[in-house]
Amino acid sequence: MRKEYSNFNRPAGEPAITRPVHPAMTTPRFPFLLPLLLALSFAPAAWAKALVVGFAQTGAESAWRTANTQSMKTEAGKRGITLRFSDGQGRQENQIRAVRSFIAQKVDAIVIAPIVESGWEPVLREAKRAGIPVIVTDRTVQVSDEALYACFIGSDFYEEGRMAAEWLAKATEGRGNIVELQGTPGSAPANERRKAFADGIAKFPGLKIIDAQSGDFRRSGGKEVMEALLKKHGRAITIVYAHNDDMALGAIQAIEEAGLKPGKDILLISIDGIKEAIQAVADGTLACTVECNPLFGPKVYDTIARLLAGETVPKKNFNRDELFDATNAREKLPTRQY
Ligand code: GYE
Repeated sequence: MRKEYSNFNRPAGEPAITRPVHPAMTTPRFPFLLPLLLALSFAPAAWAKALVVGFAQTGAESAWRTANTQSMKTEAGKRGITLRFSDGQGRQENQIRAVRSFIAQKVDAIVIAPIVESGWEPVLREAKRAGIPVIVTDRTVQVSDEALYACFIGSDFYEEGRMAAEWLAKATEGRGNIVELQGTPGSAPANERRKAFADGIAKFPGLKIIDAQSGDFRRSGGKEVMEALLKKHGRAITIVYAHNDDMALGAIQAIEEAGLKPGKDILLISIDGIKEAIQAVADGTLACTVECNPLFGPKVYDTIARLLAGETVPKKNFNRDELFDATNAREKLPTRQY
């Protein structure tokens, strides 16, 4: 039987009521409210503020770079990340300005593909002071304190140069006059690919670098430099080592225009592994290209997520790269994305 009093006005002698008196008190007024609140607390993506990442890219000097930019943009889109993209147009001061503006905008993380290795300390200190993690991608930086940035993600440029030298020594039996088309002066890939190649051919006295010039990682640069080198050295050149595919493709054009046959009169090797270069390997104009994978958008955003969750990540994270020559170029072509 229902009791008509509560514990506050219970007549003396009546036992305390342990259950609510009125049925209305046991029936939720808004039955949908609890599940809704629960659902909201487990639906982070829809309600949380979108992650904002600032990316200071070097520029658009090569096909490799275009693929790299595309990977960063597409992956940000897939993950609902707001990407503030800055094209440095080949100038470090533009990149530094972009990083400063990302700091002022209080972005959640900053990604830098540094054009050159030196000169980054002041702006990295500013980011650190603002508590914004910096991920260095693609090219390394030289700093006195490695704690100035969170981590590095990219390829091992020394290893690429070493692989190129090893392949060349084998293919030429250690003989030939080389001209080297170098990348942007002061950049990590130009520095490392030059050093590793020089170290790699040092034990082959028949392989000589007779000249070297920068083509700035550009196709037009490779073509112009090769034209000048052909004028200067003529048929003495038997090998071209280019720090990237775009310069090698430019050099191939210059060699053809000079009435020579790339792949026969002059052997060319380069680095990057873009689709066009693998096609040139299949066609026989380029002898070999060492891969440098530019598609690291997913790895970069995974790393940012881990950093922001307070996890520790490896300080240096290198991609694994392959080598393409006449033995495997053709089979690679149909699936090559860039
Ligand atoms: O090899 C070249 C690009 O930093 C690895 O930059 C990158 C290099 C790449 O312009 O094509």
